[in-house]
Amino acid sequence: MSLLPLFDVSLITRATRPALECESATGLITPYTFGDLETRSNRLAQLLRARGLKTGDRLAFFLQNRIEVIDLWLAGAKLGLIIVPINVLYRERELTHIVHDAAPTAVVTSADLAALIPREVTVWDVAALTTEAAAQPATRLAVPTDADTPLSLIYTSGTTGASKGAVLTQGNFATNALTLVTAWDITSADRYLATLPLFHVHGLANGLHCWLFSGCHLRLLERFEHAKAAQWFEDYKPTLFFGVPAMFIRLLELPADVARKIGARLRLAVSGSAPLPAEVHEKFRQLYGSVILERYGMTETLMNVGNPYAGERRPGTVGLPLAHVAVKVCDEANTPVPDGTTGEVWVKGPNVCSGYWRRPEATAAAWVDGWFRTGDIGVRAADGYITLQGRRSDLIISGGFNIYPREIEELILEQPGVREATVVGLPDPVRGEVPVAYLVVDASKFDEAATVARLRSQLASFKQPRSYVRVAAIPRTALGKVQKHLLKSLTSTS
Ligand code: MCA
Ligand code: AMP
Repeated sequence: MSLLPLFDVSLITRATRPALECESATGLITPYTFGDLETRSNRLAQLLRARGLKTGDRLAFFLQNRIEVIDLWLAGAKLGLIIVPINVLYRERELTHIVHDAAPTAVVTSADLAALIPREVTVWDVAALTTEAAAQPATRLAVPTDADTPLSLIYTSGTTGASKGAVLTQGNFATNALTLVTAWDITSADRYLATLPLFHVHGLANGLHCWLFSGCHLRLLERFEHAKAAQWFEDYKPTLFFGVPAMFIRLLELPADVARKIGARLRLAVSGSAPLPAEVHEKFRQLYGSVILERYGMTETLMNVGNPYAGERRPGTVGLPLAHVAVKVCDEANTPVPDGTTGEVWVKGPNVCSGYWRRPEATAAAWVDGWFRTGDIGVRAADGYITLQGRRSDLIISGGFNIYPREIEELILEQPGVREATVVGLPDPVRGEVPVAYLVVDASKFDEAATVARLRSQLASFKQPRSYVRVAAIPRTALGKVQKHLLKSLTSTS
C-alpha cells in the first residue's frame, strides 16, 4: 500500500473543494483547494526532478508550519524521495548531527532560519524554490512506489545522546492514517485546527494525513500560541483538535463561557506525545463539555494504542491497541507478563518503521523477533486498557518535545570547570517536565554565564536547563550509577 492512491481520494476526486487555509505570522489567511495542492506539488516535483533528485535521495526541511511543507511532502511522495523534517528549534549541535547523518541533497529553509544551517550542506531558500516551481509544468510525475518505499527519516532522540533517524515507509504512514481516520470517524465534514509542528509525527503523520485521507478542511497555523487560542477557535470553529498536554493545560485558562462554546462545536479533541494528567482530562471535560481522547504513539511506530472513540475514554490510560497493532507487555527476560503486572510495552504491526537509518546495531537492539521494544513501562488491565507508568530510559518530555539528558550532560561536561553533570526532569505545571542540571564544578574555572550561552547556541530552547544547581557531589549507588531521584530533592550547596 503506497500513499499516493490514498492522497488521490482528495487531490484528484475532491479537486475543486476548499482544502486548506494557511495563516501567516501577520494573520493573513490564504485559501487553497485540493486541486491547488495537486498542481503546486506537481510543479515542485518537476523542479526537484530537474535539480537531479531521484528515488531514495534525501531532502530536508527546516521550516515553521507553512504550505510549502505540504508541497514538499506531497512532491516527495510522488518522486519516492526521503523527506527529512528538522525541528525548527534545533541549533548547531543537533543540526550538524542530522545533516551529517542523513546526508540530504539540500535543506529547504526560510531566510530567517538559513544562518543556522551548517555550511557544509546545500541550502535551498523556500521562497526562491516556490517561485521557480511556479514556472514548471503542472503535469504529475510519479515514480512507482509501494508499502516498503521509505518516505521519511524522522530523528528521534537516542539514549546514547545522538539522535537516530527512524526510516518510515509509505506503508507505515498509510496504515497509520487509515487506522486513525476509521477509529476516530474523521469525515470530509470535519474542520481540523492544526497548531502542532509539521516536523514531528503528531502533526505530520496524524494531522496532515488524517486531513488528506478524509478530505476534511484544515486551518494551518504557524505554531501554537496560547494567547491566540481563543480567537482561533472562535474564528475557525474546528470540530477536530490534536494537541500535546501542554496545549490542553493552556486551554484550561480560557473563560468558562468561551470554553463551553468551543466545546459545543468540538467533535473530537485528541491528546498525545506525553502523559495527560487525569485532572486535566477531568477539568477539560467540566469546562468544555468534551472528553479528551488520549492515545499513545512513538516516532518509530506512529500510533499504537488509543482510547476508543465510541467507548469509555478512561482518564490516565492510553486505551486499547489500535487496529493492526499487536501489543504485549514483557518482563526483563522478554517474557510476556499477565494482565495487571508491570512490564515493558512491545509492539508489532505494519505501522512500525523498518529500522534506524545506517544504525544496524541500534536496530538490532530495539527489535526482538519482529517486535519493537518501546522502552515504555506499562500495565494492561483485565479489560485491555493500557496505562503507561514511566520509561526504561531517563527520557524527559517537556511540552511534548523529547529530551535525552545524556545529550545535554555531554555538552555541559565539555565546558571549562565542570567535573560532573547530571540532568533530570523536574515537574512543571504546564510542560509536564523541565530539565534541570546538577553540577559539580571547580569554582575557579567555571563560568555559568558562558556555559548558558554555549548551550543556547548549540541546543534547542526546550533542552535548556531551567537552572544549574551546584552540588558537592552527585549521589551514586555502590556500583557508580547516578541516583537521579535523590538529586531531585537536593538543594544547591553554593
Ligand atoms: C515551541 N516553541 C517554539 C515553537 N514551538 N518557538 C518557535 N517556534 C515554534 N514552532 C518554544 C519556544 O522556543 C519557547 O521556548 C516555548 O516553546 C514557547 O513557550 P510558550 O509560548 O509558553 O508555549 P507553551 O504554552 O509552553 O506551549 C509550548 C508548545 C510546544 C506550543 C506546547 O511545547 C509545542 O509545540 N509542543 C509540541 C511538540 C510536539 O509536536 N510533539 C510531538 C512529538 P522557551 O521556553 O525557551 O521560551 S511526536 C511524539 O511525541 C509521538 C510520536 C506522539 O505520540 O505524538
Ligand atoms: P517520540 O520519540 O517523540 O516519538 O516520543 C515517543 C514517546 O512519547 C513514547 O515512547 C512515550 O514515552 C511518549 N508518549 C507518547 N504518547 C504518550 C501518552 N499518551 N502518554 C504518555 N507518554 C506518551
